[in-house]
Amino acid sequence: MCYSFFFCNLLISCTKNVKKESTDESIVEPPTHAFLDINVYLQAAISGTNTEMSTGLTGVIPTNDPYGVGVTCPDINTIPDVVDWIKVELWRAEIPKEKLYSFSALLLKNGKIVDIDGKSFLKHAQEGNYHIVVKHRNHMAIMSAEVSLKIGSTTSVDFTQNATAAIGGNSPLYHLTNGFYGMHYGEFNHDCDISNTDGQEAWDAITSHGFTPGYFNDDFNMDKVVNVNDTYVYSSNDPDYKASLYGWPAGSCTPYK
Ligand SMILES: [Ca+2]
Ligand SMILES: [Ca+2]
Repeated sequence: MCYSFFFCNLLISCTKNVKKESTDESIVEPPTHAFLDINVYLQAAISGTNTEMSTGLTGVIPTNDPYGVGVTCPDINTIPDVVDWIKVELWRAEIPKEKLYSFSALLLKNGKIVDIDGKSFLKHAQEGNYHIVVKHRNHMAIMSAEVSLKIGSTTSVDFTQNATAAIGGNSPLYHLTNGFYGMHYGEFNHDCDISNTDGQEAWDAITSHGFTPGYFNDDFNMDKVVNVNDTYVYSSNDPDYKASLYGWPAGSCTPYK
């Protein structure tokens, strides 16, 4: 059984003040939420021409979300096809652009971002226009163009199909060998940049982790261990890939802010 606190900052507005007294199932209550159908690939979890991501972290994924949103999912290592925790944010579409809501969710191997039951779309009680931001603990963050959320409707955002699905001027999505697009891996130290510094951090982590399997941010290729393979990942990305090129407010690209 999972417990969601996605809307902790909306607790008052999400709390029903009306109790349904009748058991007549023909009575249909009006919809209360907008739904989000988001698709994204992580570069680290895609191998070659595969179109499904690796689930190599199964067994070591923490039951508490790593982004500090406050979501717990005790079954995360037994829900089928889970790749990892992933963070979704809704940003204000108007100026000043800023983060309004945060969700921690599950990423499935087919690219679907789902609620912590492993199958449902994310839902949100406040309709409006937003940028959809996706963050992962060792990948560069991405932001969609402005989309509209309407109560009772599902909004689809697919970051896998083309390079322009994420806004920004310098390839915010990586063109994968399988022909689709994914988030750039290698952002270990959360400074909104993928550089030699991230590789050095992984080198240092080899010593501290001692090849013990686990759940580590510096396990870039997401195979449970930190070894020499994790120190080279930055080299397959643009070493000058900086979040500032994409108009992110300083520091806001990181998974933990
Ligand atoms: Ca970095
Ligand atoms: Ca690794």
